[in-house]
Amino acid sequence: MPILDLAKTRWQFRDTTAKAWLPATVPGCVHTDLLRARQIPDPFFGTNELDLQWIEERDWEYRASFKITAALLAESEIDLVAEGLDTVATVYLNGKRVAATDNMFIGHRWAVKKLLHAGANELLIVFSSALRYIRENRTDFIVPCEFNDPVGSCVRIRKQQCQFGWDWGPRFVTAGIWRALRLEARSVNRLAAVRVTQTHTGSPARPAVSLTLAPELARAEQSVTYWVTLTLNGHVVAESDDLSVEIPSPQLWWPAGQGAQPLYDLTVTARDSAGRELGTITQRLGLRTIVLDRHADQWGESFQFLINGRAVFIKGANWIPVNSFVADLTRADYARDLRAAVLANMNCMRLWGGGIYESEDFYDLCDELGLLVWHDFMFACTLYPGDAAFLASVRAEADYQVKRIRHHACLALWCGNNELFQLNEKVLRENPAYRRAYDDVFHGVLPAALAEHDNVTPYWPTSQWRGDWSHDNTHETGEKRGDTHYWDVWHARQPVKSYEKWALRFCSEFGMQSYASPETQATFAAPGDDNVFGPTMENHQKNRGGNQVILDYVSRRYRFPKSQDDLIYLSQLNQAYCMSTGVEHYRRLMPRCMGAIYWQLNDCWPVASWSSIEFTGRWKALHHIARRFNAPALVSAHVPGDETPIIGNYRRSTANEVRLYTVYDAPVSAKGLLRWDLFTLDGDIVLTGQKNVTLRHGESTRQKTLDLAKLLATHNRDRVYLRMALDIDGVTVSEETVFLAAPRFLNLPRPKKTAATIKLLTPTKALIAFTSPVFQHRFVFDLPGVAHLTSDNYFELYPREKKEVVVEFTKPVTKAQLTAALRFHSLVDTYA
Ligand code: BMA
Repeated sequence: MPILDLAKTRWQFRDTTAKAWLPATVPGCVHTDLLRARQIPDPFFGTNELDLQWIEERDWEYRASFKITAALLAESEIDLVAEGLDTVATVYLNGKRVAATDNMFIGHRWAVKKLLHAGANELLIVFSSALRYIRENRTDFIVPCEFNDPVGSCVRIRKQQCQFGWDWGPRFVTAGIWRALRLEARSVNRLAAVRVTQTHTGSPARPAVSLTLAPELARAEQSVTYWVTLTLNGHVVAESDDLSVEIPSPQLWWPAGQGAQPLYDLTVTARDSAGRELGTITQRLGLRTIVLDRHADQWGESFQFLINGRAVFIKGANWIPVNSFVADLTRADYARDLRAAVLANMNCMRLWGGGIYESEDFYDLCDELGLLVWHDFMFACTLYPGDAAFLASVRAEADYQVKRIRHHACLALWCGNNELFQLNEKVLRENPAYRRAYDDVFHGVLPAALAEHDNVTPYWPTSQWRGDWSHDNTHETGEKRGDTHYWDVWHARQPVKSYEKWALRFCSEFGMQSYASPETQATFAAPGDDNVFGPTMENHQKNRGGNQVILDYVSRRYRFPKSQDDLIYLSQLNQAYCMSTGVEHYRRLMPRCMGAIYWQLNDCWPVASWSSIEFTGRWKALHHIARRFNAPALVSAHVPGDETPIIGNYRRSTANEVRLYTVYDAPVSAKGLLRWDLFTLDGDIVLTGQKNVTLRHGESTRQKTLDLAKLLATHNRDRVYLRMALDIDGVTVSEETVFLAAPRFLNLPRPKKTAATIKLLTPTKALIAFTSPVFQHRFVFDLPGVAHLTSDNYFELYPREKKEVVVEFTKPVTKAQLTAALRFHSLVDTYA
């Protein structure tokens, strides 16, 4: 089938009020084209965002002239295939109107042979202003409550909602050809899709899997034959002209941490009765079953994922678009953050509903890396219209996206929307019109599309939800069933310890903000213009009062820092402390709680936010520490009680006991050694102990309770810290420090000198060892200007104990270079 990739032709664009045409890139969008043409400054720099809002009000046109060969023109059918037009577009071919669109999430195929001619042809696509569309369409639909769109009513248009602004993202309402565009010519029928149904019998130990294939042709045709080939790592494991395939010794696909991710290549070729090829489709498959297991149990109703029959505790983060401008993202852009997620021992990404249905690269990488995908449909927070045209557009969107994504091994759940019930419960319960529109989409159109195109992947109508309308979204019901978004910490300013108040079944959102590192700030704030409370930083903080809330939480735990860079470090330590308090609590609750997905993994521009990976790719303290609190074998401490000042601000603490847990979710059982030591800050051991433990998959076990009341009375809680560790086969696999008071009350020892030795292992790998004469908390090292990935950071340095990290570099380095660049400090260095 001859194909002409129109992205490769020379494109131009212009504002319809302008004369001059400028060079354009397809796929792309007007903002990145204007930037490349030096018509606008960097949208992410300073407060430029505020000066670029005029773009959303303009109409933009894109044109390309292209030649088609006689061979292509000789074919009986020629389709113009557009996989994504953002958003309100009218398509003209050689001056003739082909079609109009108003949903950026639908791919289109238009028969255009009669409009084409030999030689030069011209394609023109005019994008009308989305804002004008919103003002002129569905004007009868009034949003009961707006949550993120400062102008309003962006829900009237099917478009990446966070383009209109979000509490972590800028407002850049863009337009453009954001996905592939091509001509396809043929003179025979077309193999349009192949639906694959897996049948699993046998057990995970001795699996038996067969595939049933349902090819879909562009039009019905008799006596079409098929040839099916299934390969694994290039080796043919099955071949057949039958549409059901038995797979000999099937290799099951597992999420990260539970096993391997073998991916089979399934190739199906269709031929008509004359033997002419109608098309070949290749899909990568992971053989697995994924069930959302909701059965009645002692706590209420479970909410857990069974992968190949095994209950897996979900450890992950919420995924937002990788960039405000998503059209020209590369596989490398996706791999950077997804690989980082797996390095932090995550096994799941929640693809959040205010962004986009992602690119093939995203799903492919999640398949390869073993990252399950909780996939929201693209609806978030604000209620949506329900008129017939809207429902039809949503149906076409769901049909297109479900058929595109359904075969991916990583796909674990379809979720109707993000927080529509949570944020609009009262309106939905009291206003029948809004309720009907809601039900029509999330209990009507979407489940119907799934029933037709993917009746295997479970569906959950909204997040957070308790399973049906008879349950409200209180924390009490969250302790019994469904998934919960827990925002008492941050949005309700509750103390971090409040995570431990609720034994939730599954927490799919919770978060704490931090500032981005000085290195990332330097990408958008000129020197002297980076004060965290100054105009530029306020523009790069989209949660109202967010920069002050960060300071509030930092001040609850740490001493006042001596510089802004130290404040940034403390904000990241605080964020990590909050997320480890939450995630460890949820993991200790296993199997009552079977998932913890924190808000958010990544950023779409440089900003202060809840992310653990900065827009520049730098890992915040949280991401390094997530690697530890998501570890398959975890030692975790629960310290009941808290410190609450009484009248006169006199301190009173009820935290006198430490409960040591081991939490284990690796598939193979193990023997371990649990160790604990209570040190004074001068380094004296006042209590020590150890215990042999057995670690089994899916078990959280309270192994030891340390009653420290007497020791704290003797040694003073501000002058001690507990070190706990878990060893397996003599290797420490989990270790952490437990304080019995907030670090701001501890007079941490100041190291006279921290020894650091550097050994080059290869030109791109080094072993760096740190040794400190005294205890250092959250020791961080950096090699500014030398791109690197380290095996650990923001760790504890215990007195006179060497800590080694392996550091890998993207380019060859020298020892001298590393010695010159190496910087490090710990908590005590942040205040005078
Ligand atoms: C939840 C998410 C996002 C939001 C986040 C932080 O509401 O669903 O919409 O960005 O909290 O406020």
